[in-house]
This record gives sequence, structure tokens and C-alpha cells, in this order.
Amino acid sequence: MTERLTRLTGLAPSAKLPAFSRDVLKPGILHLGPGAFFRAHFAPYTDAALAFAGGDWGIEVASLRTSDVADHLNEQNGLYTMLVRDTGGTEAHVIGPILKAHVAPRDPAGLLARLEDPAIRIVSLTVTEKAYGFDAATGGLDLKHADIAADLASPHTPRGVIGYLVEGLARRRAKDIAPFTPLSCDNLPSNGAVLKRLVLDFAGRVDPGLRQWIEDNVPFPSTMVDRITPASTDATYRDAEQLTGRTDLAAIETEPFAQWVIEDRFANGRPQWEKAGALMVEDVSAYEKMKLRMLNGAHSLLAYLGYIAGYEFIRDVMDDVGLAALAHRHMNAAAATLDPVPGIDLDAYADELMARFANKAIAHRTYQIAMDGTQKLPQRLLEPAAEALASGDHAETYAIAVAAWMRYALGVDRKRQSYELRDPRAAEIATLLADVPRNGGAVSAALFTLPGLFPDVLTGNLAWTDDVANKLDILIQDGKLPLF
Ligand code: CS2
Repeated sequence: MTERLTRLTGLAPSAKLPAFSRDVLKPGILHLGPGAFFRAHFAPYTDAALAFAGGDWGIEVASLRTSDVADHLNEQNGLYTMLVRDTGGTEAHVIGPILKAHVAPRDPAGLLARLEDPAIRIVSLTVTEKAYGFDAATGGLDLKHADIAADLASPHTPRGVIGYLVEGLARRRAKDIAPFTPLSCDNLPSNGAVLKRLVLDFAGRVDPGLRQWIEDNVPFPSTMVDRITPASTDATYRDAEQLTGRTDLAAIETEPFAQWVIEDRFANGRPQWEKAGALMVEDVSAYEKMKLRMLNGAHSLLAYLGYIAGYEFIRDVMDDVGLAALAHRHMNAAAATLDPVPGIDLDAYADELMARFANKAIAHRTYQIAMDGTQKLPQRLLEPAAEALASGDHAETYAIAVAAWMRYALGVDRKRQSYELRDPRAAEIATLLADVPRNGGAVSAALFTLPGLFPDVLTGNLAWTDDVANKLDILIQDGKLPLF
């Protein structure tokens, strides 16, 4: 093992270093959820903003669950390598804005103290869809969500993201400290508005006065975030070491493309992310819908069909001419549900997505994207499917996607090997399917009853549910779907 990446001196010349002085940084942002996506997106955008515009916006991060990433970051003084992979080669960028990492379960009081520190002006989040405690059926708080239930029972010692935000804001209000701006960077539609609703709902149950104070004082900007970021593998650590000359246990890899659209409403200042290429707008919803429906919807479609067909990576699925054509057809169908998006040609956007999915240098596992289907389907596939049907479209590619998810939910691949359905509702799904015969009609009928998942306009449309059942039947029998 070479020396660890703990400082910026003596690195291999192939490593690109932060183009600003880390000495001037002060904690200004607390980021919850320092997973690979944050390290490939939020942190590098902030790194570039510091390089192009100066400022002292340092980031502290906190993990609400596991400790590995936080420990590795602390051992490396917050430094890590971002590999940018393309067919032409791999570049290594060492990313500089992270100052310190916290692990909430180890020191919950410590995290609350950071949330209360007036120096922290933004609390950003990449915690994945399932951490919010969002009930897709009502749009409000899911009172059965384990963290939400636990935190409502003891709001001063939270463990989940909503509980921490509310307790942090409550402490600021009590001490007359200006609020931070919560900034959601997860793949939820109107993520800021969703977060606001959940925070207000939670706060209202704890203290109605607090709810009012939050409503009056705290902005919740929505953001659209985009960068394909596969989970790190041995190849990531090996290439990071080769390109920097240092061992880096927090290295991540990603694609060249990145996009960030942010609503410009901050209580207390922000880094100049626009200097790093972020688009600051008044309303992000058109961009979010475009990305969730065209990129993520097609991604989920390819992940389920690809996984059950035996393809390990999205790039392999894209080599299957039929599946690639289906993905493009789905992107066009998704585009048809969208209002015009300022400055974007949706045909060109679809072509660009096809190229990004096909990037041979990116090994993005279908199994990774297939995770958490119950949390992803509503915004990616079910809402646009309902809109497509309402406008007279058959929503056929959506029926394929839903059938593919249902086939995947059986938990057994073509070779009769079983796999773990990584989904917070996996146990419910298993119970629902336990005694159901393995045919399209029976399996789809069972899964359509999963509470709160499918909107009534879909389950009430018999032509569409029949279409799903027929397609699922073909998939269960390992037959060929009409792809073109
Ligand atoms: C993917 C996303 O894992 C998934 O569900 O669809 O993580 C996707 O790669 C990103 O949203 C791209 O920005």
C-alpha cells in the first residue's frame, strides 16, 4: 500500500488538484449523506465554485447510518479522488472542500451541535428517496416510517433526517440564531417542496409555533441533480492510486457529464455554484420532471429488463439493439408528457442520454439502479404513465417498465437463482406474492394492491393493467417482448 492521501503535496502529476487554498475554508455547509453521489456532484461543484469565484465555503459531512466513508474521509483530512471516466481515458481530480466528517449514530449530540452552529448556513442532503419518510400516496409524512415514528416519539434525540432538521431548526429558533437553508439533492420531484412539507408536518406535530417560524423564515429551494455515479469498486481504488500515487479509500468514479439546476432562494448566502456551471433558476420543476422521467425512468426500465435478461451493466444493456431502441422509445414517450423546458431541446437531450448510458468506461450495475423500486417508480414511471393515459396515449413503454419491475420483484432470475430485492418494502412484497401463482395476471393483480404505490387512475384502467399482465406473462415465460 502506498502512503494515504492526506495532503496535497507530492502527488503524481497526473492528479488534478484543488485550484484554491484550503487554508481559508471555514465550515459553512453541513452535508447529510456523504455517499458516492455527493462526492461526484455537490462536492466537486463546490470545489469548482471555490476555484473560480473564491470564498470560504468549507463542507462538513455527516453520515446518518454507516461510518466507513466518514472514517475514511477523516483519515484523509477530507481529501478524496474523483475519477472521471470516458472512453478516451480516466482523469483523477482531488476534491478539496471537505473539512470534517461526523457519524450521527456515534455522536448524535455532536451532530445537533453542528446543526445549531450559526456558521453552518446550508444543510444539504443526499440521503436517497427512502430516507425522507415520504408517503407517495398522500405526498405527506409517512407516520409508519421507522425514523419518522421514532423521532416523533422523542423529537429532541432524533435519528432520521427530518427529525435532525427539525430539531436543528428548533434549537436555532430557541436561541435566536438565523436558520440554515435545507437543500435537498435527491431524485424526488420538487425535492425542496417535498422536504418543506415533511419538515412542516413534522414540526407541527411537535410544536405548532415552530412550524410557523419555519414557514416564515426557512426557504426550501428545489434542485435537479444529475451525474451517473456507479458504486466504487476495486477498480476505482486501484486507478485512483495509480493516478494520484496515494492510497485513497474514499475514491469515487463518475462520468464527464454533470448538471445541476438550483432554485436561487437561500436564507443565508451560498457558494457561487453558477461559476462552476450550475444553473440558478426561479423554478426547477420543468428540469426535474425532464430528468426524472427521461433519464431515471429509462434507467429503471433498462435496469429491470437488463437485470432479468442477465446483463450486469447498463452499457451492456445498451449493446442489445432491441433494449436500446426501447429505451429511446420510452424517452420519447416521457418527453411527450413534459412542458417545454427552458433552453433544452428534448430530442437532443434524449440522444445525449443514449450516449451517456452507452459510455463504455462506466460500469453502472443494473442491480444498483434496480434497488428501492417502490421508492423510485412513482416519480419516474407511474406519474408520467397516468398523465400519458389521460392524454390518450397507451403508455405502452410504461407497461413494459412496470411489468419488468414486477418480474424483478419475484426475486429469481432466468437461471432460477434468487437474489435479494433491496427495497424497504421487500418484506411486504414477499408476503403479497407468497401464495400467488407465477403468471402475469396473478402476480400483477397482487402487486397492484401494494398500498399507496399505484395511483387509482392506473389500476382502474383495465386496458393498461391487462397490458401489464400480458407483458409480465411474457417475461415470466422468458419470452420476447415487442421492443421496437
Ligand atoms: C439511477 C440514478 O440508481 C438510480 O436509480 O437512476 O442514480 C442516476 O444514475 C442518477 O440520477 C443520474 O443523475
